Amino acid sequence: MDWFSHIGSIKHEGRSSANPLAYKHYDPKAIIAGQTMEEHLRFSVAYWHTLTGTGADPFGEGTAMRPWERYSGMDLAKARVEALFEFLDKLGVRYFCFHDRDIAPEGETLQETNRNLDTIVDMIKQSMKASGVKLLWNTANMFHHPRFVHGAGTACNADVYAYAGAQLKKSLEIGKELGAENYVFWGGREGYETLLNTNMQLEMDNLANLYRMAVDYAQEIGFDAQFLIEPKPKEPTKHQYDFDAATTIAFLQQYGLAGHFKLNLEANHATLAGHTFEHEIRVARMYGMLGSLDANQGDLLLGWDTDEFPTDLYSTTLTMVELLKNGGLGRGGINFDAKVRRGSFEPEDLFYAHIAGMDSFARGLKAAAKLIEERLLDEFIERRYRSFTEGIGQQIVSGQATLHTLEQYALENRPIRNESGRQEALKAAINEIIFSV
Ligand code: XUL
Ligand code: CO
Repeated sequence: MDWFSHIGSIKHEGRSSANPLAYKHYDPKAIIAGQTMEEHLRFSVAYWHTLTGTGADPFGEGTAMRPWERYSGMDLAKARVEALFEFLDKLGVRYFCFHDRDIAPEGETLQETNRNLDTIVDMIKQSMKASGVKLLWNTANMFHHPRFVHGAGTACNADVYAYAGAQLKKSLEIGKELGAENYVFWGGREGYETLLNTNMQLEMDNLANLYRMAVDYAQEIGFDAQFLIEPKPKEPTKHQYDFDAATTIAFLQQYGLAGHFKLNLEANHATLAGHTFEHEIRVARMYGMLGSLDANQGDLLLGWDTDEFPTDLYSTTLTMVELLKNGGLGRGGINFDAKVRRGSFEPEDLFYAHIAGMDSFARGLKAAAKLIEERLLDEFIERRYRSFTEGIGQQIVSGQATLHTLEQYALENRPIRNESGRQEALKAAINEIIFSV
């Protein structure tokens, strides 16, 4: 079956191309900073937005024209697998991600749900083998069904917690079966609406225990994926426990889990937390906790998660600076956790959207490599902190300074002179680089 018969393979045609169904910047085999673009940018398609999403919002039903939606039940699930692999092939993308409930419908019982999953996982496995496509990560959707109204790993009801454990166990088995490179935990309902009815300490202890059980079970079955936690500050709950990178790292350290997890950071989650994407990546990097990225962008005029495709070159450039400085993402990738707008309802919009995101990251990569090569920021930052390389500054850095020596120095050192931070000049220079690549 050909689900996108009117669209061919998307090729790199370069900056001068006027073809909207071609890459202007993403050239998989082009070498940037010693590696191919394909190696730097391990792009992934998100099953939930691209195959399962319908364009429904709280005010109206779905608008998306998706030819596979004429089926239902397991036939629909199978058609989506076919559509996914055709889509990946035409885009030239090598990875995808899914929640368990994206790929197969829930049955009347957990047993039936798991049988549905087995059928689709078999089909996905065959398609992965035939195409060479890999699973960047899978996850368990423990937030959609009404049983998770009060949470899953932080539920106030032990029966719900046990159900979540069973679902997680199956999900880890699926990850192992499909050779997932990572496994993601996003705590969709792991938070609270009000402290008035919440035992926060018990909920967080329970959540940590569930993570511990997952680590143990993965070891038991020989599933060696990198575990990732995806922070988000709010939505759907008013307060999500994995608020941002710093909060999540503190949680993992508090419960002795930091060695088993890294972070999957998402641009729109960063801005909801009042941070830039590059801030979140920097924090994770500082703690050796950067795992993978969910690429999208929010709308700063709106207070919720809009999951737009990333097109802001400033953000993709600064993101790629962080990635290059980190020496890449290892087994992580750049997953388009992004959806076409409700008004962009035609199947070809899925191609335009991914092309826009991939080209924005490819251009960001080129700009970032140039920025680093020209040492524009590095040189400025080195100069800015040069007082810490000698004298009293060096004593501070090496830990030799005491309040006595600082006082002695300050009493004799007058006047103090500061220098400009030159923010505007740096931004103008970055603009020039982005325009030039
Ligand atoms: C929700 C979100 C999720 C996770 C996976 O905001 O980002 O789709 O990426 O559960
Ligand atoms: Co996400």
